[in-house]
Amino acid sequence: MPGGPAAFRALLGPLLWGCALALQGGMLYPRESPSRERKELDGLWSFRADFSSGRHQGFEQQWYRRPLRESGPTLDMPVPSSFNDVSQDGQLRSFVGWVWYEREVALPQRWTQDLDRRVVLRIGSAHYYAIVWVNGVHVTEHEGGHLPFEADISKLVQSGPLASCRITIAVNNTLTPYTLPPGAILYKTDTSKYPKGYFVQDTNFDFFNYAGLHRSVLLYTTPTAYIDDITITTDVAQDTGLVNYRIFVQGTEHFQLEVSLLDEEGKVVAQGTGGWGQLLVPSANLWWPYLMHERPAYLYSLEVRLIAQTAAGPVSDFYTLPVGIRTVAVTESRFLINGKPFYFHGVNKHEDSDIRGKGFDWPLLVKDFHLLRWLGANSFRTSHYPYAEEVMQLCDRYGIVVIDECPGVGIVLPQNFGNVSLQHHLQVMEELVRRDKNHPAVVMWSVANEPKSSLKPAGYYFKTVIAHTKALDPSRPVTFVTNSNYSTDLGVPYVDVICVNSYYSWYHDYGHLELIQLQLETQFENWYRAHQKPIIQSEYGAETIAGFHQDPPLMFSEEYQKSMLEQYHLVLDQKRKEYVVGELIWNFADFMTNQTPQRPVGNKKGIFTRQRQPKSAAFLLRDRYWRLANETRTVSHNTFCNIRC
Ligand code: BDP
Repeated sequence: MPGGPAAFRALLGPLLWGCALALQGGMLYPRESPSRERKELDGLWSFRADFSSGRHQGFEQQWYRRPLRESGPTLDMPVPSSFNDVSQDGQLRSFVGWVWYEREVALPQRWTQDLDRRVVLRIGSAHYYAIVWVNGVHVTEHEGGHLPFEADISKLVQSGPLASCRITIAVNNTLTPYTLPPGAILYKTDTSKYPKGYFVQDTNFDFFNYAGLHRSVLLYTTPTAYIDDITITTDVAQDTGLVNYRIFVQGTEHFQLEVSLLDEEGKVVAQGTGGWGQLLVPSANLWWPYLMHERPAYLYSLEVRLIAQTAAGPVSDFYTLPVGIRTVAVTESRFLINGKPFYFHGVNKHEDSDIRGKGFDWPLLVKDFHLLRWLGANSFRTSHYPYAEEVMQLCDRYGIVVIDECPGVGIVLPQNFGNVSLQHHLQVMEELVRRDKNHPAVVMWSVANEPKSSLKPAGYYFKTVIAHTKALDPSRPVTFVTNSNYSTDLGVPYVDVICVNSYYSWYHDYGHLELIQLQLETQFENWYRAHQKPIIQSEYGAETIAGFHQDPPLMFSEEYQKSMLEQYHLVLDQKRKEYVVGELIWNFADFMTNQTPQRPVGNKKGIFTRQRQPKSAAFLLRDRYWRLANETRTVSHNTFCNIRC
């Protein structure tokens, strides 16, 4: 195919090689303050997929130079949303290549005329590779679909009598052996079966490769001298909370910093000055997980004030960060939060819903948190990529503990373990830690899901990624998720907690529920004997079509899903007395996958349907999780019963 996927590679290749480690600058969530404004660009954007055979017409004709409507027909495309499922066009659903988004924005005059102000364009998530222009001028590029990136566009919007700006974003969803997650373009060259130039995107993961602008695009302002990054770590000595802070400032070398920590009533409980220090909070209210304490998820506010001298005179910047005071530690057999054993009873999720695909959606998010609390879930894993920042913020506020996973899923081919992949993986971990380091809800990093780490380079690869992550954040344990079949997993020796997925009586010994106890017990004993580390059953589940009933249970029926769970729970109840520290069901809700004979319109292992209605197993799990909460909470109180009843 002339200039086809080869052209994507030509375009992606040099950029991938260009990745430099050690990120420049912070990635604080844009919040309004007396010195900062923000303007969301959610809504309808102009959109065109480049269906040209090489997918390169947009670059050849420089679609970014003029309004998109002038270079051809456009669609209205909602942002945030995946583009795949919003139209009636099957070809757009499965499109691979460049799509183009554009939006004209009217800017307040004070943004364009006040030269002491920075105007920043921030893209929450563009899957997978993005190139951004403002008024036809290239401003930034980013690789990776699940983490934010920014461009300072002050000079562009402050350079003339402009009242508006035109933002153009080209997004390419192609996955190669060097992207994260990896994939490959397969060329079908047998012309007796496929038309000339035919190719498909191949992936080794079990969810649909939704694409587009998945999270908000927004503009925000800061003064030209500004608070660029804040890093918080916390500790507890007796009942005193210790809040260590480090603040980075940009745009000036002459400044003072004042920090105040406020409690939930708005009372100042500690103050400090300077770029780093430690605040002492006597009788601190600790951040506890949901259901572990009568007053979970306590959040203080760290108010940071910068007073800077610039050429134009004194400037102030203000930023307020929520802070939870808590500790995390791992022993040979326990996971400790605030020094108490914590048992993960939770779920694995996906960012996935009807029509929106992976597009961020507030009603869906709030519904999911209601369901988590209804279920008595105290935790989830962001399988298999970082979720929206607003999700993490709600976890902080509700006390839902998070295992924060990077998009290292489907790393199964020898090419996926090369140096290009490794460098990119390190960069993604840097971007993830930079974004999520201050969330008390995040208690562990997960660097991958089920990599084929019996392959020879995997040992070095994962040793490097895990060591790098620990160096970035020594305050949290690091894991990756293995599979019960991977007994020679070369990465496991480097993790702090073993996370293991197993699908007994599902992917083998079909229908033989009576084997689960024996096989699960063997799994736990083998892993523990080999490594003496706490273990989380990080996935288990069964495909279940809502409304299918069979008794005695048969595969795909609601009864089978329930019976499988019951068999797992018998063993988990034994092993959690020893070294098993958690169980996360696969999956919270049904989700979309590629089309295969094994997937009846997606993966149906949810305990809720894709529309968030419960299957029978949801009730079974709810009984269990509330019982576990009552057994494992640290403070005896009847609040839990009251919440539940
Ligand atoms: C696990 C994978 C997960 C899949 C699940 C399944 O980690 O992504 O969706 O299998 O097959 O091994 O349902």
